[in-house]
Amino acid sequence: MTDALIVIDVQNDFCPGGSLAVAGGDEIVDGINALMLAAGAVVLTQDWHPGDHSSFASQHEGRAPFDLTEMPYGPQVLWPDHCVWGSEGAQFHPGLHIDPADLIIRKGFRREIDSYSAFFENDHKTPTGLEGYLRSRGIITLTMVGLATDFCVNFSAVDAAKLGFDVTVRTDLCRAIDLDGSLAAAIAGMAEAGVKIV
Ligand code: VGL
Ligand code: ZN
Repeated sequence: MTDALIVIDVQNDFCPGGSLAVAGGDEIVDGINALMLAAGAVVLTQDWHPGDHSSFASQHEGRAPFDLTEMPYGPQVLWPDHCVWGSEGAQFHPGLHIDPADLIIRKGFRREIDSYSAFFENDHKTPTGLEGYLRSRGIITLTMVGLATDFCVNFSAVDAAKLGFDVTVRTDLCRAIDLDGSLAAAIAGMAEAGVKIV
């Protein structure tokens, strides 16, 4: 069993009705549950922010959600408050099967830095520990699904490919935010990094 299914951020705030809703975010839940049955390992990620997280526009005087800003680690989109740890919005979509998950990895829990990728925070160097977990289980092949295609799925897939994993993104089981062409840029960037897009 050298393959894993990586389910990115299928949480209430990224689904219709949530504070950072991704169109059709709930449509992928049944298909993801079905994929879990055949996976050698199942890992869920959970976006998990303190209420005063620096990626929230509400923490920046005079800034609005979806503005771009500069952080010490590089450019950062400012988001509506979302996935505040312990809140209903941070919980997984109620239809997602969480019992089959071997590991739930939380990310974005440090106030001063965002973490789109399941592998590294947005400085591209602070590890989440997921690489070590997968390697110590002998996992080499990853299938990625979830939300959002152009942010957390994209960053996770590109990092995984750079780390040497064999990565496939199932776009039918992902949905995008698509800010200013971010979806097209993400698809191009993933392909460039050697990610298989199906
Ligand atoms: C995400 C924006 C902010 C994602 C997380 O899961 O793609 N996007 N936090
Ligand atoms: Zn977030």
